[in-house]
Amino acid sequence: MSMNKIDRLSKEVSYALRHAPWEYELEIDDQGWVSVAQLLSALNEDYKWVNLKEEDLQRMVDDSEKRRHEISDGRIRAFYGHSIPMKIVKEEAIPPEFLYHGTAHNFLSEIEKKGLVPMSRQYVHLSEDIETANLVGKRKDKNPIILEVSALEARNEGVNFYYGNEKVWLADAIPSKFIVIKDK
Ligand code: HQG
Repeated sequence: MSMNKIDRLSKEVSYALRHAPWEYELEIDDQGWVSVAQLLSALNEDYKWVNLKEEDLQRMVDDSEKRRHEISDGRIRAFYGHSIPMKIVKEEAIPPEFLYHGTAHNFLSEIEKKGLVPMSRQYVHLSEDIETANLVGKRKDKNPIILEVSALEARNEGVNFYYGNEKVWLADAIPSKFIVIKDK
């Protein structure tokens, strides 16, 4: 598979696992797992993916530029990003002192008022480092704002944080008192 095809597959699998498992007739558990066989049989119905095999999904997981999915014991799940009504249970973890969030200038005044909220997803998404936050923010603004979140302090005051992957943390809503503008 070319990188371009891996990218398209990753986007479609993300869509299925994060946002619309019912469109693919997938049974999803509360940790986000679905059966690889079920996912393959749904994708194989589409002419674009008619010859897709488990090893192609494994290549997508291994070769994607972001770690979005994992495969284990014949099941696959997305690490983050979910918007389905059933809440995905994430493992609570103690965050580093600071985490970062890259966003668009036009969201800033709302974020200053209301803090960071999950919007259409189940959790707020935060980045382990500024470079990652910058890439996240670039999806919305060519010159994104970088917010610094006092994650450990927020956690000690009752905001829950969850492990996503090596670069992505998840959290419940974060009040603005824990957020400063790092880079504008
Ligand atoms: C903003 C991608 C107004 C928030 C990325 C963000 C990430 C507010 C947007 C992952 C707000 C939601 C998630 C408030 C937050 N008022 N706007 N109070 N609070 N916002 O896409 O974090 O490539 O749902 O700043 O790389 O941008 O798909 O979240 O701009 O890791 O694997 O509301 O998705 O990963 O946008 O991105 P999103 P996100 P993938």
